[in-house]
Amino acid sequence: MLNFFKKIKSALSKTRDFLSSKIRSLFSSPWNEETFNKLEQILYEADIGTTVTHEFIEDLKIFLRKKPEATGDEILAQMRAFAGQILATPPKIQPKTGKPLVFLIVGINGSGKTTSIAKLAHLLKSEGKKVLLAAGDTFRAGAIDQLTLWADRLQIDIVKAKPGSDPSSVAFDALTAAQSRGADAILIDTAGRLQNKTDLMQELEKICRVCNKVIPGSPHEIILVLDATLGQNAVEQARIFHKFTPLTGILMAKLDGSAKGGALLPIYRELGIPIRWIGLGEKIDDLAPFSAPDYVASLFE
Ligand SMILES: Nc1nc2c(ncn2[C@@H]2O[C@H](COP(=O)(O)OP(=O)(O)O)[C@@H](O)[C@H]2O)c(=O)[nH]1
Ligand SMILES: [Mg+2]
Repeated sequence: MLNFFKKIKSALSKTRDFLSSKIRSLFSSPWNEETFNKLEQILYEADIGTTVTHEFIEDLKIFLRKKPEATGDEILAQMRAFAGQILATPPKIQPKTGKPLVFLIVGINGSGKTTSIAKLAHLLKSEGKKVLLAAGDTFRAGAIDQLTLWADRLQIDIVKAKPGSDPSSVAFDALTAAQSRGADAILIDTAGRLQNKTDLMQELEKICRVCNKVIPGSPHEIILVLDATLGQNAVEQARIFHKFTPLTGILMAKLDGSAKGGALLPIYRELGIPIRWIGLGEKIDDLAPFSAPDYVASLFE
């Protein structure tokens, strides 16, 4: 776990540098309306969103009314505590269980789905689980090859079909295979053409229907992979996907190298979808289960 914390902290260094150094620069002047306005601007620029930014400001005003002599460190500690409070609210969604546990991985092109599937498969395999991959992004031949390469490297079974075939038939074959082979988990990759939202959402709905037919109650998990470098746009994407395919969790990829890592707060605050994993790089073990305490400790310092 110590290992994860170091990684998370280092991945969030850009967000932290941006947030904390700017916030610290406010400490030299007294806390008045102008200072609060500056803080509001900093939080907003860090993609924390209007609602959560206002909540931070309100919380800090109350705190400073009670403790006007608070030091900079105490103010940052209060912000850390407030962020922790947001993430400690119980999620609006509880994940389902099943064997095989069916994960449908969704998200727009380039968000990090295929890479994250490989990382997740690796994680599950290291927990002793038998994993099966399904190359459901049949839209691009490259996507099938990419997942096949990972499957070979990880020595994990993959079910695939020709480029252009129906992704729900790939899902059908994969779920059937997972059942007969006694797999513990199956991870279904999908295409992510957002330019044609209706088609994509209909395709995802069809995959879900087929899954539910083969294994009633599945997919148990619909995980949205978001690109952390998109900040507020990631919040918008989460909203759209959740409306069409009710999500059970979020995997925030590319948290490393993003200065917009604060966007996790408005996503959770507004949608209540559990943040489950975070992507911390391009390597196979650059994935960590999300830990709210580690996250907030890495955000404000
Ligand atoms: N730095 C970094 N890059 C990532 C991460 N996850 C994915 N990527 C990169 O993002 C790019 C797109 O990933 P890919 O899995 O193909 O996205 P997909 O189109 O959603 O399947 C690739 O170059 C990945 O190596 C991450 O957590 N950190
Ligand atoms: Mg892909």
